[in-house]
This record gives sequence, structure tokens and C-alpha cells, in this order.
Amino acid sequence: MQPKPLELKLKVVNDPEYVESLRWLNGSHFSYVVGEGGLCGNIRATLHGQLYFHVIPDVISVERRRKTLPILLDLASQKAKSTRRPKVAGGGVHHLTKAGTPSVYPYPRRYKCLRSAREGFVGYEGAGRGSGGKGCGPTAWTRDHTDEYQQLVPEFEHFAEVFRSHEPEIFSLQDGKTQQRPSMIMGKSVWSQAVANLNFPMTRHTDGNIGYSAQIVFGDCEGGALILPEVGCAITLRPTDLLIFDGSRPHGTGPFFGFRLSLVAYLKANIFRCPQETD
Ligand SMILES: O=C(O)CCC(=O)C(=O)O
Ligand SMILES: [Fe+2]
Repeated sequence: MQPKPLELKLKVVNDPEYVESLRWLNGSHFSYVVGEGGLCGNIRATLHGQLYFHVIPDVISVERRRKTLPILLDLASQKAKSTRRPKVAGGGVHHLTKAGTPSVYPYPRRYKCLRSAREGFVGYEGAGRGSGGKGCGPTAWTRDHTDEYQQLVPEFEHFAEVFRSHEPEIFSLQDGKTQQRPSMIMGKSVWSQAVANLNFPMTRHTDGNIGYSAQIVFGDCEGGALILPEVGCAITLRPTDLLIFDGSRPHGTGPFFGFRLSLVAYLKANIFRCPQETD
């Protein structure tokens, strides 16, 4: 039996003192000193009675991490054709910043970002951008790495099983949605796509997702909390933790030193604009 999580009732932060305590690195990238109220451990938090996040401990075993990490490193080292980096990787002064100008970068002089920052997408693209403009099919990495993809699927299924056992009602709503596009879902999970972010300090952003996302963090780093500015929380995930959170709420990554790889699985809204499957 899992120990009961600490239940938190969150409030939207209107506190000027808290806002003061976030030192903005630029228009959207905040600095947060972990230790000043950072959360860690077995926590379930709600806002107005709705689940905001749930940190579930002891989910990712050493064995699972050992198996998955090399695949995720490969995934994250792709040269993404379209990248969110210019929008959300931040600029200005950052602990790890060197004036990196990756080739995918449209305005090399306007932004500075981490030379080592990488991201790669696994699973399925919805309608619209991505997949070379075609959309509605597997991501390039998924198409080219069938074996590796098949090895990742049980991980997403494992996250989904943990999600189901801890949040059965929310899970079943999301599961119901996925039944409309089963061939665009990663295995028997409730997510259509995932991103591996390597050394990628995301600025404040929201993702165009439906329902709840799942996140794990690998690495050897100091800092790197997931910051939820709307509710004044910063969560530091341990290597064994699974985080279930609503990616449509604002979030971003605090600064960190060292190696950090995060994997976020989500259900993209645009898969529901793909043609209906017929059987
Ligand atoms: O790396 C993180 O902590 C956040 C990642 C994220 O928000 C995303 O990939 O959309
Ligand atoms: Fe995100």
C-alpha cells in the first residue's frame, strides 16, 4: 500500500511578495531558488477542487531508468525540424548560457540558449504542423526507430497504470477520449505523444493538451524544479517520482546546474482533428 499523499489545497497567487520572490531573467523565464518553499515528495494538490498535480513516489525503478535512458538520449539528440526552442528555451542570462546558435534557430542573434539544449518527440503528430507538414501520423523519430519506440511503449503504459490506480476518475475521462483515436495513442496509455527535453530550461508556457500529462526527470543536477507560477509552487521531482499535472496551466523549469533530462507524455488536442478511424 502506498502511504497517503499530503493533500494540498492550492490558491491562485495574488501575493505581491511571492511575485517579488521570482526574479525574472527575461520576459518569461523566472529564476527560482529551490529551498524557498520548493515541494518534493508524495503530494496531491488541487485548485478549486480540481486536481492540479499529483507527485506519485516510487514509480520508476532503477531497472526501468537504466533501460529507458539510452533511448531517451537518442530521442533527445535528434535535430528537430520544428522546435519550440526559440519560443520557450529562454534567453538572457542563464547559469548555463553560452551564446548557442543551433542551426534550427531562426534568429540567432535575438535569442541566446543553451548549446546543449535538445528535444525530441515520440508518438504521434496531430493535424497541422510537424511530420513534414503532413501531420496525423508517427513523428519522424518514431517512424525511424520502430524497435526503440516499442521499448518505450511499456513505459508509457506503466505511467498510465499508475495514473489509473491513483486517479481513477480523471484517468477514465482521459481514457474515454483516447478511444476516439486509438491508433494515435502510445500503446495502451492515455497519451499521444511525449517529448524528451535534454538540458532544456523551458520558460513559462502552456501546452495545447487535453487532460493530464505525465512527467519524469532523469539526471544529475541541482535545481531544475518544475515551476507552477499561477499557484506559487515549485516541484522538485526525484528520479523515482511520476508527476501527473495539467500542462494547459502555466509552467516552466527553474534554472539548474548539470545534466537534466525530462520526459513529458501528453494527449495533444490536434489528434482529434485527424480523420476518424473506421474499422
Ligand atoms: O522539463 C520540464 O520540467 C518541463 C517540460 C515541459 O514543460 C514540456 O516539455 O512541455
Ligand atoms: Fe510544458
